[in-house]
Amino acid sequence: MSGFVIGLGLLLLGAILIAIFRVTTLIGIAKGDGKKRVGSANGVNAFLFIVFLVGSFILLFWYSYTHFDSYNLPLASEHGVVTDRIFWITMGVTCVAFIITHVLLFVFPYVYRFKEEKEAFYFPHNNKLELTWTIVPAVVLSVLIFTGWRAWVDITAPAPEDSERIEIMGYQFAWAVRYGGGDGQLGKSDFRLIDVDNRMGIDFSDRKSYDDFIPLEIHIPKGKNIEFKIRATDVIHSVFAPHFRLQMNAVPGLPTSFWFTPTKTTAEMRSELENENFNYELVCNKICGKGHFAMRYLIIVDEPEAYQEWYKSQQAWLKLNPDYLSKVPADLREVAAISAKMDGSLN
Ligand SMILES: [Cu+2]
Repeated sequence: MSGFVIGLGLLLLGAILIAIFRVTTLIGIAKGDGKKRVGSANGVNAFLFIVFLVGSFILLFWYSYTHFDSYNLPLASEHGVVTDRIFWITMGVTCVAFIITHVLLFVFPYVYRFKEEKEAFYFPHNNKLELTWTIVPAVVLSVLIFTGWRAWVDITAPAPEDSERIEIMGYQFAWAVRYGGGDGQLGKSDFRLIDVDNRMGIDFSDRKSYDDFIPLEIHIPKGKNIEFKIRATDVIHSVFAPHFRLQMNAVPGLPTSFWFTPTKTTAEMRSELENENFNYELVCNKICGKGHFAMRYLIIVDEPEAYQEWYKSQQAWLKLNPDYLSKVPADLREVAAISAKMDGSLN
């Protein structure tokens, strides 16, 4: 509704401006302006430059201010402190450059618009000016890029040995998430083994895969290093968890990863935001097809003890899908049943 009213307002404003323009043109003709070298349209255009400048600045700053909370989400990871700082420094610097260049861009056509009595000043070249506007941006950009590159190298360094390794796989249109189970190690997988049930293509010839489990929401422990091992089966998806300042593409045929350390549990964030319904989420950040919007998964950050409890309560995927025991090599079926805690379900 408010969008409609704003649209209608803009339409009316446009109509009024056109009317003013036509009236001034007619007055000009009546006064005999037709003999002038440049008509009154020149002045109107110059004035509209200023209207556009002021109007768009007002809209820009109004929007940035009123929607601040939706693009500056509360932070819950260690490296996020660094990336947020770099983001806001870059934002500050580019904002200053943006304002200066745009004020000059729109004020110049107004101030130096054609006037009968005024003659243009010939200004072909100025070394000092050329050097200043080349060197200053070059130095500022180099500092910004170098700081960003250093942070990126830190963030994308190999995950520490003791990290919790969780596999995330994107497909049209959902996520599948796998944990290593009792041995804490993810079994092998192969895209050729993917079928309707075995979404992640778990390879049951690998002993490490028997106790792997695939939960319906992601749990991670606070204060521990978490490594997401990321892949995709069909098109490019993107693992995006904004509260952790985490984003990494999920690319078919090219495994990627991202590691981070969560700093606040879901419960802590709920009380901080005074919102009982708050949840961290993982969403797809690539427009990957018709069902893109459905690619949402909850991330629950637990205290380490609660995480261990949840972890132990999970059931192996093989236990929940006992038909797949037939895919396990015959001599390993007993090991598989024990590892997946399938007591008594052999044969
Ligand atoms: Cu997607």
